[in-house]
Amino acid sequence: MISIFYWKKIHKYLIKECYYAKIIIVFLIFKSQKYMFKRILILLVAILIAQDIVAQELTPTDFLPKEFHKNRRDALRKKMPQNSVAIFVANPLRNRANDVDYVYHQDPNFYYLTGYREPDAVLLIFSEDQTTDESSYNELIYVQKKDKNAEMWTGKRLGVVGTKEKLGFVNAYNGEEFNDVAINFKNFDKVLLFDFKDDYRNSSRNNADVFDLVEQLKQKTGYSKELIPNPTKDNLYKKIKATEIENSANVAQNLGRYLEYYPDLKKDELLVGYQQATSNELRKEFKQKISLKLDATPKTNIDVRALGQLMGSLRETKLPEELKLLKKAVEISAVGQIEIMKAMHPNMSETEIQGVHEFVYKKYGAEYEGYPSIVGGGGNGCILHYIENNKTKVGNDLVLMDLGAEYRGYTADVTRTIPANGKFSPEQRLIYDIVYDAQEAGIAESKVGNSFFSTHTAAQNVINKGLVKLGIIKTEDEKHSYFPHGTSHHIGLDVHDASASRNFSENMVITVEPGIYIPEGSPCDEKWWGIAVRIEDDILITKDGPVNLSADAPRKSEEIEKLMLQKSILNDFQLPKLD
Ligand SMILES: [Mn+2]
Repeated sequence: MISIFYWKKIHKYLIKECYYAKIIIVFLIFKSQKYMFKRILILLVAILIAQDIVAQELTPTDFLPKEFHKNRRDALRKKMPQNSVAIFVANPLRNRANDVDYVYHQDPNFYYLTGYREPDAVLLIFSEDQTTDESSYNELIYVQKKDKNAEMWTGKRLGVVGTKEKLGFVNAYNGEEFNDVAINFKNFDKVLLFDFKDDYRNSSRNNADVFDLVEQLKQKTGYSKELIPNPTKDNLYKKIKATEIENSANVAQNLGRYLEYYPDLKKDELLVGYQQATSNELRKEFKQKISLKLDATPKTNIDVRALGQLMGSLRETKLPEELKLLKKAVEISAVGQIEIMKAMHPNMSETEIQGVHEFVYKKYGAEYEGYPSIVGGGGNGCILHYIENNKTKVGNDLVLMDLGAEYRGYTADVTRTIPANGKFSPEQRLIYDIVYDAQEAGIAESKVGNSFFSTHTAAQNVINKGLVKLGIIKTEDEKHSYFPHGTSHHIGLDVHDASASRNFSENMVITVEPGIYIPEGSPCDEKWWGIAVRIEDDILITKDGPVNLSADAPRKSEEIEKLMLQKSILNDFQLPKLD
């Protein structure tokens, strides 16, 4: 017999050196003459193999593989301008209250390129190999260090070794070493980065958190706010510079709208002066000053715009590994809609409805929701991003449910609107069917070569025609706010995913989500008030036309009613009454 103490020691050693241990034991099995000893060894190797299998099955194994991320870094490198470096900073931890933080979520660009799911890290990608006396590299990653005490409280960290082994980086270091790195950023033609948001805290207990890493980056790159043009202001300056003085009155009028929309711009005396000028002569003076200021803009190699474009051009088209995860996220979200269609009744609260969806997500092992769940009964559905979800009884209203599971980083975005009592009222059905037809028209336009303009115009036309027919608006070209949002966006690691091209191409995944919202007090017959409908599906663009990935969840009004007749196991799920 082996005592527990010794077994633990041996066990620890074997786990650590598991691979070699198994080889040695198998070798001993063949060599051993003693039958009993042979049996013990066979048992031992069987236990080790079983442990391997169990260990593999207890945490998700279908995250993107390290090869995917490496391949994406190579793809970015190919797109980068010559002699440039791209800098990515991990998302920071954010405080919720007192000593409790919000659930951590990685920055999608950082995740796309690394697979790293912890805070406090920096990634540098170089367009060409950087050669020093000791080494040559084309990428560096700095991660949070292993820390026994911290890991006891907040979970395991990959550390440098894990980052090398699990994520496949050759040059990984602790964040604390970043300060000592001798890279002269002035030597690059371009230093590409996403402008720093400065919206996080400096933890006094961590000298390599995002705050510290960003401070060091600013110092190393010579970053200062003055060097970075405000993109809106910069564009306006350029527009004014390029405008002939005869046309300046129009530009000044447009400028007025910008100043209202971005009150911060009102601090700029030249813009305000140009806008308020009462003659071409005066505007000419301001134009000259603006041109001089543009020419005098301090030169820097820091570029805060190009990286968004480069990352968008990579992320907008999904690779097969991504499509597999994205499809799963969408299918999970469709099942959530199906289950609630069976379970819904007028006494349910918005919170409970949300819970049913999210329970389904968790049941499938989805790690998050892709965005805060939206469940709005009746008029609450008119609030586009309604997330209070606190109506205690949905009654006989329509319930608008816009939710998406996030599965291994990829998020769905699926909306269904259903009558809580299982049957659309005549008014509800009339509005619903218009939105359905608008969505069909939008989906039909989800083709290679088309754009968001195509899906939106198709949906908008159907909605306008429908609203005229019901007498809610008078003419098809009447301006109204019953459909106040766009029809489509990309989905992926972000629910509103990154993109760079204007037109659709194969393997993009977009939403098509028209809606009609008629809040109380709208200028139409009262019988429509409080009706809000949105239908949203996730569409894969293929060369053979649109593929609806969320088609499992019924969309037609009759099909929804039919499914709602089914009983749900959740209706029999009773909890004790509490005071
Ligand atoms: Mn959406």
